[in-house]
Amino acid sequence: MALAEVHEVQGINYRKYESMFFEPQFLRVEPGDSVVFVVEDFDHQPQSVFIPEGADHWKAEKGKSITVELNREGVYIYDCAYHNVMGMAGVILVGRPVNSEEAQLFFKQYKNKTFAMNKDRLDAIWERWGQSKGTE
Ligand SMILES: [Cu+2]
Repeated sequence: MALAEVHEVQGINYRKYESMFFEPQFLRVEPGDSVVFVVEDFDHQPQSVFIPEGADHWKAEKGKSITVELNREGVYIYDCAYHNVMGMAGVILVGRPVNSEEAQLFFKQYKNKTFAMNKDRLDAIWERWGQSKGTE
């Protein structure tokens, strides 16, 4: 059995011409791995907004890092409860994308409703998915 790994996602306040985003915005991990959302200031508040069936939602305290163990396969979408209006969100794929169609449908509605800025920030993730269809 492979050892569970711990991955890191950072909340970035400002870099070059971009502000308020997670890095990496897309992360692929194996079931049982953990993700640490590293948050130092600016009241970032990572929270899940879409998860596979049977998985658990998470929500950090304002301005606090949080570690999440991801045991269910599928696509997870998360954002910063405080800056999601600025498009501060990301996607994690755990194992195989068993719920990717559901996730993409959710994301379309979610971003129209939630993002006021950087509306196309995560679009490349889903485009890449479309291209890799049939090869998985
Ligand atoms: Cu934030």
